[in-house]
Amino acid sequence: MKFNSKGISKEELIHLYKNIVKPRMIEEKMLILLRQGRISKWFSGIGQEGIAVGATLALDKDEYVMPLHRNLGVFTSREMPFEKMFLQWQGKKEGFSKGRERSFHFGAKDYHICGMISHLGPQLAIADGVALAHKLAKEDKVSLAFSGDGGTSEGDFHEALNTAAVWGLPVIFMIENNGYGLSTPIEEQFMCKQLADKAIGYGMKGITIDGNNILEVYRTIKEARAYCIKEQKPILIEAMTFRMRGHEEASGVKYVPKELFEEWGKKDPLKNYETFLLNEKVIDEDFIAALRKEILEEIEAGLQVGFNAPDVVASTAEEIADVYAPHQGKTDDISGMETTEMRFIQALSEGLHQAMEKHDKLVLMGQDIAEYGGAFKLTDGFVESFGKERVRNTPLCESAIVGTALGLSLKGYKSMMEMQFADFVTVGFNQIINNLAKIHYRWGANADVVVRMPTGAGVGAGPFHSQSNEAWFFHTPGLKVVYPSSPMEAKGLLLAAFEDPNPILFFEHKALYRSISEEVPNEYYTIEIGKANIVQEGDDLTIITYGMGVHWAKEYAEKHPNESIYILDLRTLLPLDYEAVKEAVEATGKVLILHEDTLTGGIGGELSAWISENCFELLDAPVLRCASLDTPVPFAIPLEQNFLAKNRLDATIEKLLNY
Ligand SMILES: Cc1ncc(C[n+]2csc(CCOP(=O)(O)OP(=O)(O)O)c2C)c(N)n1
Repeated sequence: MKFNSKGISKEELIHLYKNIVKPRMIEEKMLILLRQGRISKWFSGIGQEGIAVGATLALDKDEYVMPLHRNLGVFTSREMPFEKMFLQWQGKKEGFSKGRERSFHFGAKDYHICGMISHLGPQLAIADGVALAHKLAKEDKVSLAFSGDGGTSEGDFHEALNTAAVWGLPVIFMIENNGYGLSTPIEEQFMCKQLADKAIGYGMKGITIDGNNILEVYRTIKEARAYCIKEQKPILIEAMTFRMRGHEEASGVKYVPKELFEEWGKKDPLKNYETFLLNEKVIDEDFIAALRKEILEEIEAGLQVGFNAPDVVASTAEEIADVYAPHQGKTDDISGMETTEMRFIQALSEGLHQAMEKHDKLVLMGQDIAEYGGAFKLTDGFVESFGKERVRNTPLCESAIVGTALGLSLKGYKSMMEMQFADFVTVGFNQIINNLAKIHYRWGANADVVVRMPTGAGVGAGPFHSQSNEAWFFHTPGLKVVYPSSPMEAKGLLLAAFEDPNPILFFEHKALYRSISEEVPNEYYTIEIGKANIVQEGDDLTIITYGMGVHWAKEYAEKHPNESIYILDLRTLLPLDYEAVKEAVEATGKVLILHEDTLTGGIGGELSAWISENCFELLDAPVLRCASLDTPVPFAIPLEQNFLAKNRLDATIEKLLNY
């Protein structure tokens, strides 16, 4: 292996050496502990350390890295205290994730490391978001995300690279091509000659380097960093390397030909670099011995702290409390405010406009939302007011855009992503469910993101432009799900969503956009998320509903003046306002839960269970649900009308009243 140290100072050479020894020595210790059964799962990066260490040290310390499961060298090179890492791996409270995360699935904002989720590819788009924040702030900084060779087959890889290229984001995408994705060799993973060739298709620069040569990695990343900053472009780097151990320690290496171990063993990144430094007389054997002794002591001391720390004690209250980033919303008194009659869509648009004025670090992203004004024209004129930097047309890359939103949040930005239709959230689902929702609970970062979801049927748009999919998110701890039913509430809740540092799915019924209007305050105001609204009081029967259901319930009540109907509009589905639900049950003793979403697994089922568990004595009849048919949403109007819950509302109410 040839090392070229030209332009690299002696101090840097030694610094690199010290840093490549650390992860190797930690791993050697970990393998012993593993055999002793004192730690559980471990992913080895032995043989690949040159990449993580060389790349991390080539960056500024305040530049974000998105490491994966073989990148111990990223964590050690950022000088995370050993003891805290051991506390982390042993699942102790004092680690980085209060015992909630395993192996390398943690991050820390103080160290500018974004923790991975198991799904690998989603790391890449978060780097896009961080880079976008740098670009917007005109900072000379980059972000760097890792991928394995296997991970390059994921759609997330494509989306992240495409978005970074189109938006000119200074991101370094670093592939560690170690020959295998678990047991799958690269021949069964992709058909291009080199993975760096993929860069051509994205219109970005791609290079292949020797990943086992730490100086080559270090130099390349330094140059790549300068290139990304100067050109405001991403770059793809493929570092060739080899995984010297199994995928994880329990999985073995039977499928790997023995010759490969011999061949790559000779290319060991640590041994080769050490020999080079010895030959160059940069270090000597005494130096190595002293360094090893020092690191070993640090490891032993850290381990002792880890083993001596008590096992984490579960506190349900703390577990629940950490699901969300702390925030106290409020409902403003709007009584004295001047108002204008507005349609639902206009109220939302005004709210969004005022949020953009208030939060100068709020960025809007979505397909066709810039000059075109969005599929529903909600952001019409926004580019003129706020410019294209903050009102961003996106490529058709839903997953990458949600990931980008999370990256922006890591850098203190707020963002709104408009799903063109709520139905399309399926292709951004993983980022929402696994990254946005869980990040605060897992390691204390937050996703200050609002995903706007034009939803609902009744407009003859067929199975893929009409779905109600709020229940998918209602089931996911860490998300907030907001679903206003009136223009005034839509504006106040949207503004509240931008105040809240948590990820919010904001549902807007398309059929309400232009069909209803009311007086809406002109000023900025918020309505507290998590609070239901009593639409009208009544004595005979309670309808608990939200969104379009509120209008169906009101229409029914107007048509039946002799029946005294109590209507509760939930407004927020997650977290639910159980106090208001209980009051609504108490008011009449007969409860109907109404929603446009399909019946099975809908929010009605959960509410019904909660009511029977907590309000049984208050009931005079079984809780009934009225929901749409358990079918996809059909296109033809007669079929769609038959599908919708409204079609069965009168009959269900009659049944309950007559019980
Ligand atoms: C979406 C997803 N599919 C499958 C897996 C299971 N899995 C974990 S790591 C891995 C192999 C990854 O290979 P590669 O990207 O080459 O990285 P390496 O492990 O070689 O460093 C697989 C299949 C996963 N974690 N996520």
